[in-house]
Amino acid sequence: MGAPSERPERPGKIVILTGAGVSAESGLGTFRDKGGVWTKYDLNEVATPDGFARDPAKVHDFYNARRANAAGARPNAAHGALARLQAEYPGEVVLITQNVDALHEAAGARAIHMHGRLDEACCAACGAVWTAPLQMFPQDPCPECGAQETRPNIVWFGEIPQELDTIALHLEGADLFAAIGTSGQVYPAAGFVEEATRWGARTVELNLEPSDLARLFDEQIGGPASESVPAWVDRLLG
Ligand code: BJW
Repeated sequence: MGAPSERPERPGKIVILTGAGVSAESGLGTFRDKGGVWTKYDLNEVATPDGFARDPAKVHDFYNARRANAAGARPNAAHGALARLQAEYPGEVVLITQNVDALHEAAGARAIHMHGRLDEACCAACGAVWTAPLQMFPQDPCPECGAQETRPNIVWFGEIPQELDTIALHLEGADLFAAIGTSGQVYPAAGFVEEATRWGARTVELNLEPSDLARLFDEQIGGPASESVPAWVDRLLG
């Protein structure tokens, strides 16, 4: 289908995709930067369904440590600015995050967590979702059905991200699409810029440095998110 050709001067609907770079200055590590999570852990062991089936205790240990770290983290100026944009912008602002921390919510925003949430557990047998305890263990029973098949509510490689139908509708209606602090190396999120472009949205990337997908965006804004995002939000609200 062709994309609509006319879009308003001031974007009516803004769709924002965030990644680990937004939470970096809150002390939560990114994945692929120097010293990132995937330089210390084998993702096949800790972030795939096969890895969990082979050694659930190891995967729980990994997420228990990540959960403890996230519980002590505070939102930074980028989270705050995005929450302000969502509250004050006269149009619609949809926040989609790949992050499993709850820092957007801690700053007062609402976000779609397409890769799940660290502070939630789920049951592989019945699909129930509940607030995760700080420490999870392989023998934990599901509070709904009792099965000992509980896991973090995290989307691992090879699993289908959450709320993709809702996200597709938002991308279709976007006038402005922004990707903030994401390397653009993980699909389907990495494909959102092309999807939004196809539907006629203007696109902007805010990142420490241009990502591998930089050429797909209409505009580039560099620098740490705690500085670039508040300035960008001021521009949109101003
Ligand atoms: C700053 C900053 C600062 C730093 N300020 N910026 C080939 C083989 C096998 C699979 C595939 C394949 N090709 C494609 C796939 C699919 C696969 C995939 O993409 N793999 C690639 C690695 C190749 N994707 C999947 O499997 C997904 N599912 C799927 O495709 O299902 C099939 C399907 C889809 C749709 C319809 C029907 C079917 C699932 C992906 C799940 C990803 N899960 C993870 C881990 C779980 C969460 C967790 O444990 O925390 O999610 S992986 C990890 O990467 C995490 C993140 O959400 C995700 C994205 O990372 P992000 O956020 O971009 O972080 P970084 O570190 O990469 O980048 C940080 C950026 O910030 C950098 O650019 C820095 O410069 C910047 N930065 N400091 C501003 N201060």
